[in-house]
Amino acid sequence: MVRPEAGPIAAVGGAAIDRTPTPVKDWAIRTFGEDDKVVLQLGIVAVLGLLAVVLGLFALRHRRLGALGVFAFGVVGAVAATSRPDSVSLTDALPSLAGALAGAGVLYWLIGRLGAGSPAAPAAASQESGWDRRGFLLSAAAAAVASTGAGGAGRALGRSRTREAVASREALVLPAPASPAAPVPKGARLRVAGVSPFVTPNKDFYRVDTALVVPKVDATSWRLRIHGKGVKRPLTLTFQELLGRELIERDITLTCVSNEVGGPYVGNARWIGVRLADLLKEAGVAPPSRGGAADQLVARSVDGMTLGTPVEDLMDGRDAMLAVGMNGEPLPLDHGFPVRMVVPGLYGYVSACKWIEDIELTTFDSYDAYWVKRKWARKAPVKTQSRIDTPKPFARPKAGTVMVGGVAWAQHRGIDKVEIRIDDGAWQPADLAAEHTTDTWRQWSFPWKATPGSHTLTVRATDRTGTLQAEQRTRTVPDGASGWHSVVVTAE
Ligand SMILES: Nc1nc2c(c(=O)[nH]1)N[C@H]1C(S)=C(S)[C@@H](COP(=O)(O)O)O[C@H]1N2
Ligand SMILES: [Mo]
Repeated sequence: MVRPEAGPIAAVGGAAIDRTPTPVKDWAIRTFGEDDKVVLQLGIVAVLGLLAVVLGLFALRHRRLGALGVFAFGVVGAVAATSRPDSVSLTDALPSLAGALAGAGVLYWLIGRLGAGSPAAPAAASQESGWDRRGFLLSAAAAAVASTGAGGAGRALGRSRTREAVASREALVLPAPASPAAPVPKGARLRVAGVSPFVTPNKDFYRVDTALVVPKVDATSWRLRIHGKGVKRPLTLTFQELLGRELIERDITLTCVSNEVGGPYVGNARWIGVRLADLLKEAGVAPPSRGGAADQLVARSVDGMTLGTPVEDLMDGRDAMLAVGMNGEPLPLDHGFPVRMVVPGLYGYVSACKWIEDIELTTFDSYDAYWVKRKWARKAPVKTQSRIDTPKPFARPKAGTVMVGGVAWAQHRGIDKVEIRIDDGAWQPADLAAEHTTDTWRQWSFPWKATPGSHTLTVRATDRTGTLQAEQRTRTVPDGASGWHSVVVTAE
């Protein structure tokens, strides 16, 4: 079966993502945000178009070499497709190779009919072979139509897969959780305009992944395998079997390690799923502290992404889960439908595997997951952080009382204090919203008596272990940015 992900542009793009040095990848995420992949694809198409023109001109003089050049592009696409982490078979080379062969053949034939190769008398030659500008254009158009058709066939395949995934999602009625989430205390939501809502709506929830084409998984044929070191009873579960387990519902704030200080890659959602520790116990897995052989759980997605999580963390009582629901609906496709992991307190890249299909118990010594191979830390608990949501940088509020507000998070430890500093003044305590659970962020606000002029507002939080948010600014690599968030505003 030929997969849409194996198409030349997705393949070259994906391979490019795999090989991009981490700082560049970071920069792309920062600069283009969630449009980073669109930018990459447009870039590939633009480069291909340019090369096609150059090759076409070249082929007018060197027919065979030109055709060979077109074919070479296909080979690049094919190599890219089969080198992706998700490539399981050589059929992934087919879309690129077929396209390249067709392209090379058409170019060779067209140039032949144009009577090139004997550049001495092009006009005469074209007359004799009955070939004219119109014929050439018609043939070129036909070739374009044919290649578009081939591309269309590939996309149709992708569409039918999308339909099955969407249909299985729409048919899904989430069972009621045996253990519902605690009600959110009234005081957890401050009424301050501009502060992030306590629950992030799905449509606004940040998305970070390497998938150029969002995997389309049909829940009715989905399977999850749990196996590996120290697994006494390997498990294979269908989606229905997973739904049949005891479900828990929890509010958990998720954060990306690529989030800069003050950045947007953090969100809070209500997840429904199966407690991972329950499944691990069912499979006979023990944590290292109780003699278990595996200290790392490697989750693998249908697109070949791997994420490694400490087994100890997954079994220490926290609400680590295989989630099937997000904010009252089945997981959206781009947030991992049908099943993903969510682990309170750990950055997404070491815990939150979307489109999960395989869980392997192993050790940190014997296996490095995708991002660890690319210089990120093996273990990455979320750093204590706080963010000013309002006022925005360079805002020009009226002098007088200005409400400053934002969120602070230290998942699984809890936030105890948020402080604000105006310019070089003393730190003053902010008003903290009520705590829901230690796994969720807390809103905060501060009524600032703004005097006219330019001011720097800085925020910092202290978590429940008594640790103050680190002042030292660090990069996101290898284990998350640290530093205090500041905004400069001018009161008028
Ligand atoms: N299959 C897969 N799962 C993945 C990723 C990915 O690239 N592929 N990215 C991870 C990262 S880095 C983060 S921060 C979270 C983001 O989850 P979200 O997109 O639902 O916010 O998913 C994690 N799970
Ligand atoms: Mo992430």
